[in-house]
Amino acid sequence: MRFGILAVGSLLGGVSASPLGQLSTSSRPNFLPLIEATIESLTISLEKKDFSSVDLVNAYLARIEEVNDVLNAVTEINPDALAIAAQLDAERANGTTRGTLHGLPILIKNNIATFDQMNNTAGSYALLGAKVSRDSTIAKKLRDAGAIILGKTNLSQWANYRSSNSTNGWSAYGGQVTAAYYPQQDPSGSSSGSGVASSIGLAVAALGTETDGSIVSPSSDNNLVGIKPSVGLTSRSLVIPISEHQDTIGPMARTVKDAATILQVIAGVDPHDNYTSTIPNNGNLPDYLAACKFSALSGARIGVPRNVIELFGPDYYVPQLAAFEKAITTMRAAGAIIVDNTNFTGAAAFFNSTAEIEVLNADFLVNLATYLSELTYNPNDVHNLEDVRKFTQTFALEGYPDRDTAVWDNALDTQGWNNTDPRFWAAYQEDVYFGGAGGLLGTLEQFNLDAVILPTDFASSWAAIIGAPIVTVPLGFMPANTTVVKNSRGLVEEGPNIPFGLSFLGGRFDEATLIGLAYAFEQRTMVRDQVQPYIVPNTELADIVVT
Ligand SMILES: *[C@@H]1O[C@H](CO)[C@@H](O)[C@H](O)[C@H]1NC(C)=O
Ligand SMILES: *[C@@H]1O[C@H](CO)[C@@H](O)[C@H](O)[C@H]1NC(C)=O
Ligand SMILES: *[C@@H]1O[C@H](CO)[C@@H](O)[C@H](O)[C@H]1NC(C)=O
Ligand SMILES: *[C@@H]1O[C@H](CO)[C@@H](O)[C@H](O)[C@H]1NC(C)=O
Ligand SMILES: *[C@@H]1O[C@H](CO)[C@@H](O)[C@H](O)[C@H]1NC(C)=O
Ligand SMILES: *[C@@H]1O[C@H](CO)[C@@H](O)[C@H](O)[C@H]1NC(C)=O
Ligand SMILES: *[C@@H]1O[C@H](CO)[C@@H](O)[C@H](O)[C@H]1NC(C)=O
Ligand SMILES: *[C@@H]1O[C@H](CO)[C@@H](O)[C@H](O)[C@H]1NC(C)=O
Ligand SMILES: CC(=O)N[C@H]1CO[C@H](CO)[C@@H](O)[C@@H]1O
Repeated sequence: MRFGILAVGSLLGGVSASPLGQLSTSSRPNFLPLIEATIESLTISLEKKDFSSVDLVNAYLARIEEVNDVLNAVTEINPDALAIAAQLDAERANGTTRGTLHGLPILIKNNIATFDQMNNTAGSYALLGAKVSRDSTIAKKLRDAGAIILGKTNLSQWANYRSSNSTNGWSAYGGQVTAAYYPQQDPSGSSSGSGVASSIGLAVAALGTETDGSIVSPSSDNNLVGIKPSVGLTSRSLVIPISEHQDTIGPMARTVKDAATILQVIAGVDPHDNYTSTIPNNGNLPDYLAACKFSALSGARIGVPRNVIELFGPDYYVPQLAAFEKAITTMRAAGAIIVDNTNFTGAAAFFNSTAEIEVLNADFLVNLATYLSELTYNPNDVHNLEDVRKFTQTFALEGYPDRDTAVWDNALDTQGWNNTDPRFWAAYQEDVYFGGAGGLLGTLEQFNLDAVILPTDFASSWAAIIGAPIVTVPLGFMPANTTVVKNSRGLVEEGPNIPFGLSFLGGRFDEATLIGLAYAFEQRTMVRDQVQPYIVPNTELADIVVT
């Protein structure tokens, strides 16, 4: 079971359209293209005053405007972004920096609340105009580190927890996201806009959320590094929920180092989310950036659960599996000890189990009501899932019944019990078995492994049900002769150049280990650079900076 699977006009880039057209090419500063810019490179340039954060915001806004009509990745722009950038520029000018993201624009998924002019809707009109009393903890941590929250990204509506016949990246409020590697490419989901925006440099990076697959899958399909943190490492306070047992917030970035830097900022204990009290070492975090060592694969014990790969079947996955075998060779050459056939003994039975969906349904009924109770303004008076369903089925722009409410109908009518019911614990214990002795955690322990690897398309559920972390990195692309396959709504599901990723799965709160392994693999392969998107914005900093 999976969630998240669960010719472009130019504003400034064209010669005639460019207000800087009179500049000779030699006088244009030679900055790194924004699709390649990293936190480190941008910070160095900001320090050297090559450009300002205001310039950076202007560049990203122009880039969003260039491509958003086609890709729909960004759903709202923060009207305060330029003023915030100016303030951060002033602070830097007098020697003050707030943290590692000082003056860097970041986009966040449209289910992470901010206490500003932006809406937090999960893509639903039911929550348009609703207000919260403070920033979500994650948004506050970003701002405390100096980040500019540039805007909100579009998503699969309700993080893909509404409909059985919708599409990845569609929400009533934001329309349909498409990805940048093939026209009309399915962007995957549910952090669809975050994946697309980060992939082509509409911001330094983006945040996504995951319940089962919603960070790693769109990271995979958009040629990105995604970190799905352990449940409890990143606070869910004032993030529109699905399930307290599975939800987590994480970075989607173009490099492992950028993702690690952002994870450092957003992780940590939060009194508003008691799951964060399970962070080990009294909440003291490891240094995730320092974990990025070229030598990290040397001596690492890495398991390959072949029976999981077999369960997914070959066909479409032939190119992925070939790339996966090549990755194993790369890791061996880097000194890793590959332990083959570290099978998950409960994998086949888990495929038959309904426990995960029962846990999610039960949590959603309670966790959604809690989120709604925290609103300080609730324009459509929705207080629970019944109210939200009624709104959705009667408000024309919600697209009902063409996009049905089958997931909610199942939770409310068929299942009908929540996480205070004794049946919840039976389902949850089943998940604990399939994630533990019968799955990921048991296998790590039995074979004394540092991590397990899988093609990202096969990876999410094994970690989701037990709150374990995953780091995905680019692994390859579908070959140029791939036959194009579209779904019933015209999105391209299979096609040339569509990226796919490699996942490292580990024990709870073992992000630092996974980041190290992912970095050592990334640096040896640099897969991300092998194929370019079919659509990229033209505007670069050189078009913005007036020298
Ligand atoms: C620098 O500027 C910021 C914002 O303008 C201000 O809060 C801070 O006190 C200033 N710091 C110094 C060292 O002048
Ligand atoms: C939030 O929604 C309100 C109501 O539709 C709208 O007026 C406002 O412009 C939105 N905010 C942003 C930042 O787009
Ligand atoms: C968090 O609080 C809830 C409700 O009080 C409780 O059921 C749960 O066990 C707590 N979780 C942790 C990890 O402390
Ligand atoms: C692991 O799974 C693979 C694929 O199903 C199978 O060929 C192999 O025999 C299994 N190994 C063990 C030790 O169970
Ligand atoms: C899964 O369910 C099918 C159909 O009910 C059954 O034949 C099969 O044995 C089950 N597999 C496992 C591993 O439980
Ligand atoms: C959860 O179920 C219990 C028992 O049926 C009920 O009393 C409670 O109101 C439910 N909570 C929510 C948020 O629906
Ligand atoms: C989606 O399902 C609803 C019924 O729940 C149906 O009316 C609608 O036609 C379906 N749409 C598609 C595109 O399958
Ligand atoms: C694509 O090319 C490869 C060899 O280059 C071949 O093995 C494969 O069958 C081709 N696929 C299609 C769909 O034509
Ligand atoms: C910022 C932005 O461009 N938002 C657009 C996102 O998509 C919706 C629906 O297609 C547009 O109405 C917004 O203007």
